[in-house]
Amino acid sequence: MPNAQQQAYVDRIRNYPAQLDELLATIGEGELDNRITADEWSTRQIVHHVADAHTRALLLFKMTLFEDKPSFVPWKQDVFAETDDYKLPLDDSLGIIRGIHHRIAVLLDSLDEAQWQRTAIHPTRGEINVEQLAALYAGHGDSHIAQINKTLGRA
Ligand code: NI
Repeated sequence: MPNAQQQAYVDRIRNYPAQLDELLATIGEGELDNRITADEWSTRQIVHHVADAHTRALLLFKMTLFEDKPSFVPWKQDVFAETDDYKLPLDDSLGIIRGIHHRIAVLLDSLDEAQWQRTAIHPTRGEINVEQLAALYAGHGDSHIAQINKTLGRA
């Protein structure tokens, strides 16, 4: 049973797909590939990135819960963002994001306090527990919503 802070992270993760859908509904197809500069991601790339990152997150949560202080392997986000599957329609990733967020929320809802405190080694942050990982991914999703708004010149 999560405490109030933990529950807040779970709720943000649970509500994220609806929030993202709401934002994307305001964006025209013609705007999806706009970039502020050549080295920044388009909205399309950001959405596919969130699907990759949060699919990975589900596995990181499970490794942390069920392995003995695992070390997370870094991933090449910028290389991934240039692969052909990042040119697909958004729906190919929005379905993944919806499913993954539901699964992470159900998983986290089921944890006891000892499980929330289990730890792993993050490549840049060092030792990290499940609660900090939940905070990290709740914040990660939000930061990419802010990035989409910025990409569209809205913030
Ligand atoms: Ni990211």
